[in-house]
Amino acid sequence: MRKLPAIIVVVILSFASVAQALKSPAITFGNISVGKFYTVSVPAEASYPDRWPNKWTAGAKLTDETLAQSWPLDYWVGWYNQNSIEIVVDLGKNYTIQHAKLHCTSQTDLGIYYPTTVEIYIKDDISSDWLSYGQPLSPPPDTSGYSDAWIGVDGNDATARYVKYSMTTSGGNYLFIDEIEVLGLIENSWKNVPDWGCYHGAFPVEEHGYLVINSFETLVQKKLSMVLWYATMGTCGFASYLGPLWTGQYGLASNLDYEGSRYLEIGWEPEGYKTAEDIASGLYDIYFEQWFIESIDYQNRGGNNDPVWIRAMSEMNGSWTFIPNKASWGGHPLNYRRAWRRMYNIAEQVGAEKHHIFLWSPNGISYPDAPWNAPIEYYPGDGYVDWVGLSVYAQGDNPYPPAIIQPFYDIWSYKPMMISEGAYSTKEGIDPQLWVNDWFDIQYNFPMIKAIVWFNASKHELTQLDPVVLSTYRQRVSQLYFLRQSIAGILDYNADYYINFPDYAAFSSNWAAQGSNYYGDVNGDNSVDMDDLAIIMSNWLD
Ligand SMILES: [Ca+2]
Ligand SMILES: [Ca+2]
Ligand SMILES: [Ca+2]
Repeated sequence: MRKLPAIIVVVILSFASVAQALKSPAITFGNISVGKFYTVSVPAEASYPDRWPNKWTAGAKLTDETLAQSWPLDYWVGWYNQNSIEIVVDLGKNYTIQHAKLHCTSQTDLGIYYPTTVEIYIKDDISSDWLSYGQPLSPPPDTSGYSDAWIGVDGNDATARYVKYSMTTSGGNYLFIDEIEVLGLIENSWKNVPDWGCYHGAFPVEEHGYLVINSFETLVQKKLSMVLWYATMGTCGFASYLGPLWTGQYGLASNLDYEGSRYLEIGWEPEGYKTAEDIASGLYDIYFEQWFIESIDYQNRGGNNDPVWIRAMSEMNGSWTFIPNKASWGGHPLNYRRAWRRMYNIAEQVGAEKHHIFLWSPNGISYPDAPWNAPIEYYPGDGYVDWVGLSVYAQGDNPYPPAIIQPFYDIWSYKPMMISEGAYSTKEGIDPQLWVNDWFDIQYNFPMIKAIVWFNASKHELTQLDPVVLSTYRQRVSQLYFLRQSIAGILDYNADYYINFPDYAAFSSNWAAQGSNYYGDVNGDNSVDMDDLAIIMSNWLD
């Protein structure tokens, strides 16, 4: 190993006091318990049951973000003649909670009463003892006609994964509950976000529809650091269907034939005619459990343990994903949110959620373009999404990338973002040079977009575009900012959101290393050298 020139060390030392923070995870406030699984100490009365139970949850009604109206009674869960009832919601991981409440009803003409007392308890681990949260709550007076009320507590900030609602009733009567809520702080995740640069991705297929990574890399004269592939939700197993992407001839992982390292973005779309409500109600529960367990058994992929960008149920705001089209998971925002949470919560219960990147990804333009179908209507919540993506094609009134991206960026740039798929196509009658340059100008206009994925199929192939456009693509993608190694782009080795001396030490330990997959090779050009040091320095001074 060569030593760094002493002058560089001196220069860095002189900048030590101005180390800057990188963009770091945003803290947002919200309903943490929405969609979460829960258990009850006493089954509901058969006449007023919960719905959609599975091995982790007694049902779904109490966290489905839907309140009952007075009638019909379908949205309520009812208990009869119980002296005490406990509901325990599992938030899946620890959060800082600030409020907890439940919604119930009284109508003594029908024998329905508010609980006599409600107490709330919390714990941060299944084996811990319950701790009282806030003061015991006083329900409002009962009413002969219909009334409803939130009974809740504003507590001090507390760390909790489990929240228990412990109620007593007067006995001989009904207790009806339709929703529980735990509100608090959500630390938005920050998984595999390059500190510098943007992953260079593609859906690289050849004319017969097979995955051929190196033909695309040869075409554009640049390695990929991300590959988009598809799997059918409900039928494609992780081990059997996706495992070979790492172990076979396809070249996702490092190997002799296809030098480099590439992340997988999986378009995971439900099989035909399966709706969001089907998924929310548990159709895929067993499939999800198996799929996620296999996803973290790294033997299934030759030892590779990279996260997978799980782009499930995408383009849900595009009419081609609505009933009665063959794809049917879109078009119903409430059920879509429920379906996404069901999937995520199962991943969480089997310990797979933390290893993957949940990529929520609408179409860039909504069809129809109506308020009810706006992307945000389908958003499952900050606790359920790691990266926000979108599809960017030459669509809409202003069919160029900046106009399509901007509305998403205005809402979600506090999270890592990406173009999950996109491409120009020749049939649009617009300026292809401008379009492709806009695509690569995201590095200047939208710095929180950390991956761009060219959809090189279905008439969007670069080989079918004007040769001048291919030339432009090659020239622009050759910029080192578009990363050719999944492991590149790392400046903040110790993940403290500052570019500082521990990072420099990690970098210098690999100084002058040659070859792929070295930490310190920020720009991914297979050597750790002055170019990388320059990137570190420029960020140090930001
Ligand atoms: Ca409800
Ligand atoms: Ca650092
Ligand atoms: Ca380098």
